[in-house]
Amino acid sequence: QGDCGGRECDLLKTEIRDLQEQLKALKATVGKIQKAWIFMNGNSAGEKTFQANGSEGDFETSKATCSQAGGLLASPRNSAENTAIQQIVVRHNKAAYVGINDIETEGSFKYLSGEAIGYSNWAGGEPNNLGTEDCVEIYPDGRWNDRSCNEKRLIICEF
Ligand code: 293
Ligand code: CA
Repeated sequence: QGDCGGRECDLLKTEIRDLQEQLKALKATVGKIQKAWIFMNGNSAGEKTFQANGSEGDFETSKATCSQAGGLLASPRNSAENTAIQQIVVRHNKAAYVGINDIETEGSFKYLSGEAIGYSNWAGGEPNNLGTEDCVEIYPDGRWNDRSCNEKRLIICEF
């Protein structure tokens, strides 16, 4: 600071100040829209927002629907996120797939990224791999059950 002088420099300084003001206003606007959006039909935990539009699908459809929307199938990584997703399940009274599965290696549950899960909220006796259950659904009580990937479930995405 202070090394820059002359007319052009003054102009640049003015432009930077103007941009800083615009950025501040833009952030405030985005924040308001985000709040209104969450109030309408979503939920949030930390930096994540979770949304459902009422549509349903099997695991592959749910995954594809969320990525087409520019998001990810909701993947609870802690209890705050799990509770936020649970509340949407309750609102729609319909269980949902989460972005967790053991398709690759039986008993080794991973996020869609391939990373091993670092948080779980299994229901009592789960996962039991009854028949073959490689996907994970979240119940209205927030607990998880491993389940066939071919059921129809509420689609909840995270953004
Ligand atoms: C068995 C025992 C039930 C359990 C169910 C699910 C299926 O029927 O208590 O809810 O398996 O694990 O995914
Ligand atoms: Ca099960």
